Amino acid sequence: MIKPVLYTCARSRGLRASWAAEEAGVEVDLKILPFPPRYLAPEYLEINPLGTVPLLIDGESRLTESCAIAHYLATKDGFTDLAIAPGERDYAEYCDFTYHADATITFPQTVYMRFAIFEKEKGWAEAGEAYAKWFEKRLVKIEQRLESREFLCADRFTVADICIGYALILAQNVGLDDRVPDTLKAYRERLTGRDAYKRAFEREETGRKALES
Ligand SMILES: N[C@@H](CCC(=O)N[C@@H](CS)C(=O)NCC(=O)O)C(=O)O
Repeated sequence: MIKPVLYTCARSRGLRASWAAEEAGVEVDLKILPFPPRYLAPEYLEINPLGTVPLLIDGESRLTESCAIAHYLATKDGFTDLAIAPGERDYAEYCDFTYHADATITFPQTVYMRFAIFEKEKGWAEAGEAYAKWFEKRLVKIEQRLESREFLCADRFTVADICIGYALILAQNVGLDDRVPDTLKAYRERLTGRDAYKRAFEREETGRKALES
Protein backbone atom coordinates (compact mmCIF):
# COMPACT_ATOMS: atom_id res chain seq x y z
CA MET A 1 0.00 0.00 0.00
CA ILE A 2 1.29 3.50 -0.83
CA LYS A 3 2.11 5.54 2.27
CA PRO A 4 0.62 9.01 2.75
CA VAL A 5 3.20 11.72 2.06
CA LEU A 6 3.62 14.42 4.70
CA TYR A 7 5.37 17.62 3.64
CA THR A 8 6.40 19.77 6.57
CA CYS A 9 9.12 21.90 8.17
CA ALA A 10 10.69 20.76 11.44
CA ARG A 11 8.95 22.20 14.53
CA SER A 12 6.21 23.85 12.44
CA ARG A 13 2.51 23.12 12.89
CA GLY A 14 3.25 19.97 10.92
CA LEU A 15 4.50 18.53 14.22
CA ARG A 16 0.81 18.00 15.03
CA ALA A 17 0.65 15.71 12.01
CA SER A 18 3.95 13.86 12.46
CA TRP A 19 3.16 13.36 16.16
CA ALA A 20 -0.34 12.03 15.39
CA ALA A 21 1.15 9.65 12.82
CA GLU A 22 3.51 8.24 15.47
CA GLU A 23 0.73 7.95 18.06
CA ALA A 24 -1.58 6.22 15.59
CA GLY A 25 1.13 3.96 14.15
CA VAL A 26 0.47 5.24 10.63
CA GLU A 27 3.52 5.12 8.41
CA VAL A 28 4.04 8.35 6.49
CA ASP A 29 6.64 9.32 3.97
CA LEU A 30 8.03 12.40 5.73
CA LYS A 31 9.42 15.15 3.50
CA ILE A 32 11.12 17.90 5.48
CA LEU A 33 11.38 21.24 3.71
CA PRO A 34 13.45 24.30 4.61
CA PHE A 35 11.49 27.15 6.21
CA PRO A 36 9.84 29.08 4.66
CA PRO A 37 9.31 26.75 1.72
CA ARG A 38 7.76 29.45 -0.49
CA TYR A 39 11.21 31.12 -0.69
CA LEU A 40 13.63 28.26 0.01
CA ALA A 41 11.83 25.48 -1.88
CA PRO A 42 9.73 27.37 -4.48
CA GLU A 43 9.03 24.15 -6.40
CA TYR A 44 6.80 23.21 -3.43
CA LEU A 45 4.29 25.82 -4.66
CA GLU A 46 3.55 23.51 -7.57
CA ILE A 47 2.45 20.84 -5.10
CA ASN A 48 0.78 23.24 -2.65
CA PRO A 49 -0.07 26.66 -4.11
CA LEU A 50 -0.69 27.96 -0.56
CA GLY A 51 3.00 27.44 0.18
CA THR A 52 2.12 26.42 3.73
CA VAL A 53 3.05 23.36 5.74
CA PRO A 54 1.90 20.81 6.59
CA LEU A 55 0.48 19.17 3.49
CA LEU A 56 -0.65 15.55 3.57
CA ILE A 57 -1.23 13.70 0.32
CA ASP A 58 -3.07 10.40 0.67
CA GLY A 59 -4.08 9.00 -2.69
CA GLU A 60 -6.38 11.57 -4.25
CA SER A 61 -6.81 13.47 -0.98
CA ARG A 62 -4.81 16.57 -0.05
CA LEU A 63 -5.08 18.16 3.37
CA THR A 64 -3.47 21.46 4.41
CA GLU A 65 -4.77 21.94 7.97
CA SER A 66 -2.55 20.55 10.73
CA CYS A 67 -5.40 19.72 13.13
CA ALA A 68 -7.48 18.10 10.39
CA ILE A 69 -4.47 16.00 9.37
CA ALA A 70 -3.92 14.89 12.98
CA HIS A 71 -7.56 13.80 13.30
CA TYR A 72 -7.48 12.16 9.85
CA LEU A 73 -4.38 10.12 10.65
CA ALA A 74 -5.93 9.01 13.93
CA THR A 75 -9.08 7.75 12.23
CA LYS A 76 -8.36 6.93 8.59
CA ASP A 77 -7.71 3.23 9.16
CA GLY A 78 -10.54 2.93 11.69
CA PHE A 79 -11.44 4.84 14.81
CA THR A 80 -8.74 4.77 17.50
CA ASP A 81 -8.67 5.97 21.09
CA LEU A 82 -6.81 9.03 19.85
CA ALA A 83 -10.14 10.42 18.64
CA ILE A 84 -13.55 10.65 20.24
CA ALA A 85 -16.51 9.27 18.35
CA PRO A 86 -19.99 10.84 18.02
CA GLY A 87 -22.09 9.66 20.93
CA GLU A 88 -19.11 9.23 23.20
CA ARG A 89 -18.66 11.47 26.26
CA ASP A 90 -16.79 14.69 25.42
CA TYR A 91 -17.28 14.35 21.66
CA ALA A 92 -18.38 17.99 21.42
CA GLU A 93 -15.46 19.17 23.55
CA TYR A 94 -13.08 17.08 21.45
CA CYS A 95 -14.24 18.86 18.29
CA ASP A 96 -14.12 22.23 20.01
CA PHE A 97 -10.59 21.96 21.46
CA THR A 98 -9.22 20.44 18.25
CA TYR A 99 -10.43 23.46 16.25
CA HIS A 100 -9.68 25.92 19.07
CA ALA A 101 -5.99 25.00 18.90
CA ASP A 102 -5.15 26.61 15.59
CA ALA A 103 -8.01 29.04 15.06
CA THR A 104 -7.93 30.70 18.47
CA ILE A 105 -4.57 29.90 20.08
CA THR A 106 -2.00 29.54 17.29
CA PHE A 107 -3.51 32.39 15.28
CA PRO A 108 -2.34 35.18 17.65
CA GLN A 109 0.96 33.33 18.12
CA THR A 110 1.74 33.54 14.41
CA VAL A 111 0.78 37.21 14.17
CA TYR A 112 3.05 37.85 17.17
CA MET A 113 5.86 35.97 15.39
CA ARG A 114 5.43 37.99 12.24
CA PHE A 115 5.34 41.40 13.93
CA ALA A 116 7.69 40.83 16.88
CA ILE A 117 10.23 38.46 15.32
CA PHE A 118 10.28 38.14 11.54
CA GLU A 119 9.44 41.74 10.63
CA LYS A 120 10.28 43.66 13.77
CA GLU A 121 12.64 45.98 11.87
CA LYS A 122 9.53 47.43 10.22
CA GLY A 123 8.61 48.98 13.58
CA TRP A 124 5.83 46.50 14.32
CA ALA A 125 7.23 45.10 17.57
CA GLU A 126 4.55 46.89 19.61
CA ALA A 127 1.78 45.29 17.59
CA GLY A 128 3.55 41.97 18.09
CA GLU A 129 3.43 42.43 21.85
CA ALA A 130 -0.30 43.17 21.65
CA TYR A 131 -0.80 39.80 19.98
CA ALA A 132 1.37 38.14 22.65
CA LYS A 133 -1.03 39.53 25.25
CA TRP A 134 -3.99 38.33 23.23
CA PHE A 135 -2.45 34.86 23.10
CA GLU A 136 -2.01 34.89 26.88
CA LYS A 137 -5.64 35.90 27.53
CA ARG A 138 -6.85 33.13 25.25
CA LEU A 139 -5.21 30.42 27.33
CA VAL A 140 -7.92 30.79 29.96
CA LYS A 141 -10.23 28.18 28.49
CA ILE A 142 -7.53 25.48 28.42
CA GLU A 143 -6.37 26.44 31.88
CA GLN A 144 -9.87 26.11 33.33
CA ARG A 145 -10.49 22.85 31.52
CA LEU A 146 -7.32 21.28 32.90
CA GLU A 147 -7.93 22.44 36.49
CA SER A 148 -9.46 19.06 37.26
CA ARG A 149 -8.20 16.96 34.36
CA GLU A 150 -4.98 15.37 33.15
CA PHE A 151 -6.08 15.52 29.49
CA LEU A 152 -8.63 17.69 27.70
CA CYS A 153 -11.25 15.09 26.88
CA ALA A 154 -12.66 11.78 28.09
CA ASP A 155 -9.87 11.21 30.64
CA ARG A 156 -7.45 10.07 27.95
CA PHE A 157 -4.84 11.45 25.58
CA THR A 158 -6.40 12.46 22.25
CA VAL A 159 -5.74 14.47 19.12
CA ALA A 160 -7.17 17.49 20.97
CA ASP A 161 -4.14 17.27 23.30
CA ILE A 162 -1.79 17.05 20.32
CA CYS A 163 -3.35 20.13 18.72
CA ILE A 164 -3.46 22.26 21.88
CA GLY A 165 -0.12 20.84 23.08
CA TYR A 166 1.62 22.01 19.93
CA ALA A 167 0.54 25.61 20.61
CA LEU A 168 2.18 25.38 24.04
CA ILE A 169 5.33 23.90 22.49
CA LEU A 170 5.39 26.75 19.97
CA ALA A 171 5.04 29.27 22.80
CA GLN A 172 8.22 27.88 24.33
CA ASN A 173 10.08 28.01 21.00
CA VAL A 174 9.21 31.62 20.15
CA GLY A 175 9.65 33.46 23.44
CA LEU A 176 6.06 33.41 24.68
CA ASP A 177 6.64 31.09 27.60
CA ASP A 178 6.56 33.78 30.28
CA ARG A 179 2.88 34.09 29.35
CA VAL A 180 2.12 30.39 29.86
CA PRO A 181 0.87 29.49 33.37
CA ASP A 182 2.71 26.80 35.33
CA THR A 183 -0.24 24.40 35.15
CA LEU A 184 -0.06 24.47 31.35
CA LYS A 185 3.70 24.05 31.42
CA ALA A 186 3.18 20.91 33.53
CA TYR A 187 0.57 19.68 31.02
CA ARG A 188 3.06 20.29 28.19
CA GLU A 189 5.69 18.26 30.09
CA ARG A 190 3.26 15.36 30.30
CA LEU A 191 2.64 15.52 26.57
CA THR A 192 6.21 15.93 25.39
CA GLY A 193 7.31 13.07 27.66
CA ARG A 194 5.41 10.65 25.44
CA ASP A 195 7.50 8.26 23.35
CA ALA A 196 5.53 9.02 20.19
CA TYR A 197 6.19 12.75 20.59
CA LYS A 198 9.92 12.10 21.02
CA ARG A 199 10.00 9.88 17.93
CA ALA A 200 8.19 12.50 15.83
CA PHE A 201 10.46 15.28 17.06
CA GLU A 202 13.61 13.25 16.34
CA ARG A 203 12.37 12.25 12.91
CA GLU A 204 11.77 15.89 12.01
CA GLU A 205 15.16 16.93 13.40
CA THR A 206 16.92 14.24 11.37
CA GLY A 207 15.22 15.61 8.25
CA ARG A 208 16.14 19.18 9.15
CA LYS A 209 19.78 18.31 9.77
CA ALA A 210 19.95 16.42 6.47
CA LEU A 211 18.93 19.64 4.71
CA GLU A 212 21.81 21.50 6.35
CA SER A 213 24.49 19.00 5.37
N1 LIG B 1 -4.06 26.63 9.55
C1 LIG B 1 -2.93 26.00 8.92
C2 LIG B 1 -1.81 27.04 8.85
C3 LIG B 1 -0.61 26.55 8.07
C4 LIG B 1 0.54 27.56 8.13
O1 LIG B 1 0.33 28.78 8.01
N2 LIG B 1 1.75 27.03 8.34
C5 LIG B 1 2.92 27.87 8.50
C6 LIG B 1 4.00 27.11 9.28
S1 LIG B 1 3.60 26.78 10.94
C7 LIG B 1 3.54 28.17 7.15
O2 LIG B 1 3.54 27.32 6.30
N3 LIG B 1 4.11 29.37 6.99
C8 LIG B 1 4.92 29.69 5.86
C9 LIG B 1 4.22 30.51 4.82
O3 LIG B 1 3.02 30.80 4.94
O4 LIG B 1 4.89 30.88 3.86
C10 LIG B 1 -2.52 24.75 9.73
O5 LIG B 1 -2.94 24.62 10.89
O6 LIG B 1 -1.83 23.88 9.19
